[in-house]
Formats: sequence, structure tokens, C-alpha cells
Amino acid sequence: MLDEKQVAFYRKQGYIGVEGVLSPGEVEELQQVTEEFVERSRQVSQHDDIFDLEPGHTPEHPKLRRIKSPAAHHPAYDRALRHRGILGIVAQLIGPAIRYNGQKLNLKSAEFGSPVEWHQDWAFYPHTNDDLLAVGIAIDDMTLENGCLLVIPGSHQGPILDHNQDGRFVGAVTQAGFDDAAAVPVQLRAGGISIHHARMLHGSLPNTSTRQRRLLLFQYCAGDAWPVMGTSWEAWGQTLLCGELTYEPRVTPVPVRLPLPPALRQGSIYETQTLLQESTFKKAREKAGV
Ligand SMILES: O=C(O)CCC(=O)C(=O)O
Repeated sequence: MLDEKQVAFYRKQGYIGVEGVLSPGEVEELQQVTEEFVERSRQVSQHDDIFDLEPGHTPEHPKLRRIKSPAAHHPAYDRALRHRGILGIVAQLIGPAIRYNGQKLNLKSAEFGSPVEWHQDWAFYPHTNDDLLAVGIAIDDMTLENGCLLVIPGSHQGPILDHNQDGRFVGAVTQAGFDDAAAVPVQLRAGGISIHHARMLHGSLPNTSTRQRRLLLFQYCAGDAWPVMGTSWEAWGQTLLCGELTYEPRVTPVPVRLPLPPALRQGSIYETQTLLQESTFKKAREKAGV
């Protein structure tokens, strides 16, 4: 559980790193299972419902960028989604009724793992209130060199920036004047978790180290946050993890931009951002020296 100082830090800064949430045994299981998925990806040559591949992926040298909906494909990931320690912390931040609205495992292989350009998750999935956050379970130690998460503290209290290019959603901040000099790395040991608010500006640089970086991300929402872009009653019920199902969403004055017109490339944030004409990383790259 978080202490009062940690909760206050999250509320003010919009993120927090918490060490030692998963046991060494739990981490080891996630590492092993993830290795099995990388092995399986040798049989795949195109993105599909499970695998998102790095450019240059081959059966001999698998370069897996993402496992999509991991909890749907292995019980170890499903246990992580429902981990009591994680849900206890999430409940402290968004309340006791918790739903999830997305999950993925992002892999950055040694020396080539792709960057994720600056974006706000909220630009992809605005809700009726902003009690939403993403938890990232560090399956490996996460450092600046292997492409840990970068955040801009306090940005969750600011506006939702433009994520459109040439009038179409492109999944990254395109607004002129965006300054990433204040970026902070969320460095963690394996078994720790990062938490970032859905409105937080965040991204990550390429992996320039000789160590891989695997981050298992779960998006949790307050049970009464209804997606502005809609969902079905069945999906709403099936994704509830704790608390009561409600058909009375809580509506608060939150800024909303719709991810429309839809991105030309779908399937993963990497694919959506492929069409970006100019990298959003400016000073953060220089500061990190990568
Ligand atoms: O894997 C990362 O470093 C960041 C991932 C992220 O922000 C996303 O997938 O939305």
C-alpha cells in the first residue's frame, strides 16, 4: 500500500514509482512466460491479434515489440492484472470500484527497442471523469539506458494537447511549442511498478543498452468512468475487477479531445505513430544522451 506522502506525490505530480510490489517468484514467472511468447513469435511474420513486431523481425532473430492483451493469452498475465497488491494501491488512487480498459506488454529488445513518442493516454480514450491510470510492471530493471518510461511531472493537470497531424489522429503530440525539457525518468527494479495518470504526458526513448526492457501495462479506471467513445454493456461488465457495476457514470468537468478522424494505421500505438512526420522528442533525448 502507499503511504500518505506517496498518495500526495501522485496527486500532485501525476505519477509514482513503487518498488517491490511483485515478489521475485512472480517476476521470474513473468520473465519465463514472456520468453515463451518471444519464442512463439518466431512463427509469425506479420502483426496479428497477439504480436506486434519490430521492423526487421525474423524467425532467426525475433524482435517482438508488443504482446497485445496479454492477460487474455496467459494465466500468469491474468494473475498480474488482478494482483491484490496492485489493486490495493490502485484503489487508494481511484476508489474501490475498478475496471480495466486496456492491457499490453511492451518489449524493448537490447540495442534496438523502439521509442514511444510523447502522448497522453487520455487522447486515445477520454472518459466521463479522469480517475484513470496506467500501471506498468517492470519485468526487467528499467533505466534511462534501456528505455524506461519518461514523464512530465504535473502535466496531468494541464490541457489535452493536439494529437492530430494533417487533420487526423496520429497518436502523438503534434502541438507546436511542446517542451520536454522537464522530462523525468521512472527508473525501477524488476518487480516494481510505475503508475501514471491517464492525462499525463509520457513516452520513452529507444533502448541503447545491452539489456532488454519489458513493461507489462494495465490501464485501470474508476468503475463509474464511462468511455466517451462508447462501449457495450457486456464489455463494461466483463472488465470490472472490483466493486459494483453501475449504469450511472460520474460526470466531471474534464477536457476532452476525441481521437478522430481515426488513425490511418491501427493495431498498436507504434503503428499509429509510424506516420508521424517529425519526432516529438527534443530536449529529453539530448538530456538523456541517447
Ligand atoms: O512502453 C513504454 O515505454 C510506453 C508505453 C506507452 O506509453 C503506451 O503503450 O501507451
